[in-house]
Amino acid sequence: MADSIDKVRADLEAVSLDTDEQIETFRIKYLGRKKGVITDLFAGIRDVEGPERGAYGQRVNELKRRAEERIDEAKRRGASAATVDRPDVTLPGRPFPVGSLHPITQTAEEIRRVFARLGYSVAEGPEIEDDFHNFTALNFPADHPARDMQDTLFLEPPPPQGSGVLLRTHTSPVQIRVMESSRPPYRVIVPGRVYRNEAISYKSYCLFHQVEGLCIDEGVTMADLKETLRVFAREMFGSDVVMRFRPSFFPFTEPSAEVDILWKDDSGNGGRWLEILGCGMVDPNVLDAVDVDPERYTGFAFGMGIERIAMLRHGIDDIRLLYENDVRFLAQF
Ligand code: 2U9
Repeated sequence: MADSIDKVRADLEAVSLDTDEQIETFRIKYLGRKKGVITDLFAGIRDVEGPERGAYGQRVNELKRRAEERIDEAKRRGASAATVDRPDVTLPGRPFPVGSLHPITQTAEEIRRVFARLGYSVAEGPEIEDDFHNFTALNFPADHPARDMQDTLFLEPPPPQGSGVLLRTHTSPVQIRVMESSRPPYRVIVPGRVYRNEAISYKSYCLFHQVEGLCIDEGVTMADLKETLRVFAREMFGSDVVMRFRPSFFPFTEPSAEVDILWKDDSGNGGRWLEILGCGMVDPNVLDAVDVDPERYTGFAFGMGIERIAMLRHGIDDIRLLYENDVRFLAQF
């Protein structure tokens, strides 16, 4: 008997208890209610005779305590290892940077939202254009300076030397394409990139973005133009905006105007007039070019540089910042 207790003791000390499974197997093997090794040793008490019985019982009890101790130890070890591995869900999360829309995109979106509420849909078109859609249909005379290599980026030399395929200088050719391919009335805005052969500086870049608009229907007047742009300026710059229409000239509109808003700064001098867009009543020659009857239909058009509006609103003093993609600049918007 004593021998078998020693043997069991040696065996149970040798078992490794590294996993939950090993611990459970160990428990069943030694302490299981049916056929547990130690349980059986307890059952054997009744076969031990006389004075040896007490000593036997004590030794089996000790064996049981040792088996239980090993289980407890192994469980504690497992629990502390698990604590090390398990993430501490009470720690604050690690922030990761979230991007934002480019200020040009944000401004274009806002302009688009204002005109969407006034019933305008959005049209888009090619950035590579031909002379007809970029110039001729828009009533540019043959000798207009914009048709010059100095001002326009040509992919093919201008006529008569070449076909005059060019990078569009404004988004107006898209309105020409809209009028060529559908019947009036039209109420569209056209956002997009445009290109100009300009010296790069703080105020001009070789490419920029415009939003242009076109509204053509029966009986559209200059009063509609003024009210539309008044609503636009109030939405963009606040309901207390002070604006003025100043006569101007464009080949494609007659009469034409530029819109300024009064920009108040902290200097207390009453503010400065800053130009935000150009506009006018669409020239009948333009309607003729796309077979829309100017006797029946009239309308207005307007155009604005998105960079200019974004720079005004955010106090950006150099257009090139909008094209350098410096995250320190962009993260501010
Ligand atoms: C069609 C007929 C007329 C679009 C117009 C302007 C006035 C204008 C400038 C603003 C600053 C260009 O980005 S800018 O340099 N644009 O002043 N644009 S009216 O007139 C059109 C367009 C299409 C068929």
